[in-house]
Amino acid sequence: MTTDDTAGGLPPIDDELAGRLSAARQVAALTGAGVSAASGIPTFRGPGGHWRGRDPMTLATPQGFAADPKLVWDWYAWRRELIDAASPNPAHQALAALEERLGPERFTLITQNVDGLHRRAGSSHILELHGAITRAKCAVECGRRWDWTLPLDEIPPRCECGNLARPAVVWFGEMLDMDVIHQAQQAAATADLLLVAGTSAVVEPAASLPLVTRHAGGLVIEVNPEETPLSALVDLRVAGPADELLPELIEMVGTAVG
Ligand code: BV8
Ligand code: ZN
Repeated sequence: MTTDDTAGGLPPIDDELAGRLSAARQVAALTGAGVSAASGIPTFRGPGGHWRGRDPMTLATPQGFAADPKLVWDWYAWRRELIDAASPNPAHQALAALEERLGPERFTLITQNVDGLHRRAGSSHILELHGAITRAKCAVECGRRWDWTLPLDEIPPRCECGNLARPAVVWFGEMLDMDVIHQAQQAAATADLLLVAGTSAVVEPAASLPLVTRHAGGLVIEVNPEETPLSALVDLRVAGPADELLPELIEMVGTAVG
């Protein structure tokens, strides 16, 4: 594993890694809340992550919603306001450029984020593991799903069937869409290179995807200013903000994989 021993900028890439990079055909990326930090969206576990002293881990659960649907919708409306006012940052743009360069058959973007900023940056081949904040669905699963916008005319909003509506995102303790997680596991298993950016690598099943790549013999590169449980396992750790370092890394990767 090459360590990052340079301040700012990419760490040195040894010949073995450079050789494996240039042989890479299939590329994937896994992103978390950290790639949206530079767009002004608080992370979950960072300093600005908690909301009015409430822990997102209690709000983003079926129990939290059942206990207080208005509070949970207030939280999502607050996040939605930030997201609507936000713009994609260079990290989102670099990943969109990589898809443009390699094409969707060679590059898959897997995100834990529900903010939609990858799509707004131009990415299209995206696996949104945890859903999208812009979508709502019936809380009793009558089958209706729809896009919602601010301002909500009532909080909590209702489904046309009369029952409560809820954000169409995956909460803690809820299953992910089986098709989406299967595609993500496939992409991780067939990736010659997986870029992991902006995630604390603690939330499952997303956190296991880099291990799938490594187990299948692929390269894993992590971009994060902080160490994570993944840091000791990756082939290259790029210590710093994704909005600054991901464009440089993707430029190097794009050139190497051709
Ligand atoms: C499931 C959608 C299976 C909602 C989210 C005990 C009890 C209950 C459940 C569990 C349990 N133990 C384990 C579980 C499973 C649980 C889990 O993993 N819990 C963890 C916390 C231990 N997982 C689940 O429940 C999943 N479902 O397992 O179902 C099942 C089986 C049987 C029966 C039923 C179910 C569902 C998980 C999905 C939860 N939903 N979001 C919403 O967003 O509103 S997850 C939530 O966390 C967000 O999606 C977020 O993206 C995600 C992960 O966090 P990160 O993205 O990594 O963000 P974080 O703030 O943590 O870290 C930011 C990182 O960025 C940091 O490392 C920081 O250093 C870095 N950073 C900061 N600035 C920058 C930067 N990096 C780069 N550049 C910068 N500028
Ligand atoms: Zn309904």
